[in-house]
Amino acid sequence: MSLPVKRIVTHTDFDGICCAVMLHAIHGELDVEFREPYDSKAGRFLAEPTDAVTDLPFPAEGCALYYDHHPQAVKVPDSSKYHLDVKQPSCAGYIYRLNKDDHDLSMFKPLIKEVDRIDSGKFSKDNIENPGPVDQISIALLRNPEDFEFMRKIIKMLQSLSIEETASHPEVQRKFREEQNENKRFMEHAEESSRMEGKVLVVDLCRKDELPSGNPFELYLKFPKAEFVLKIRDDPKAEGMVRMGLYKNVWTPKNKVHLGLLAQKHGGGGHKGAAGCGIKLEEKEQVLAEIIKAMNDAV
Ligand SMILES: [Mn+2]
Repeated sequence: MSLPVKRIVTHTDFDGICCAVMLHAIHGELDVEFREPYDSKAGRFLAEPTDAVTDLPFPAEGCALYYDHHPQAVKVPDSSKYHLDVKQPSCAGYIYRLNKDDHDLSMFKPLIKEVDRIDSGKFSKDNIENPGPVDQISIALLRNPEDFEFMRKIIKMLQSLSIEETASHPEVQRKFREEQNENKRFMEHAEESSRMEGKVLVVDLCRKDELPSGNPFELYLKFPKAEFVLKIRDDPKAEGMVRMGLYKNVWTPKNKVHLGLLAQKHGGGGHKGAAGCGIKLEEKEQVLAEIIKAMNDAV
């Protein structure tokens, strides 16, 4: 039985890209469109009945096929076409595990191992200081979240080339180096733009558009006492809105707070260790205080 899937709608991050690689291997060549989870709340998320939607909130209109692993505010309807498992380390890994007995996906085993690690935030200090091939691809994808042509190129390459061959492509290497340089520039400004509030490192980049947003893992290295990082910046897509990024330091002792659920209280969502929400500028201080308190109360 072939499902009437005509298009893939996926997340712009590395997991979303790998979801598209999996769906191509299962359903053949398809068009790919990209969205951010945030688009759902801002009403910029629309799906066709023939879309396969992956690693994103469930579209209000429904879709042909759905896979996700985020804790959801919206309940996903009961259907054999809709798959949600919040215990999965990555959405691409989830698609792989559900389909590997019916399709030959064996060549993707090394890729899936890496996307499971990256999407569940399992980074060693060495992964950050000396990024390997998959980390390089994942960092290159952060360079420009609107460069959909580059994302489609990566999806194509990962279907037939090895991880190493894909990572060594000149465009991947250029974007990787540029992003690393921007991270370095961000880190040079991290101290003046940030403050510690208890266990939380608050990095406020509002009205500092010229600064890159930076990698939270580099912040954990530089501020080892910070159990959480809270990054705030203006929403480049919506006037009068700010975006908050909530992160848990993976190298400090574990606590039970679920950042995805904490962000959900403020209209956002995400994973246990990394999440985000978009809020109105006039609500910024109040939401900030609530999130910082929840983080400092965490045990
Ligand atoms: Mn994911």
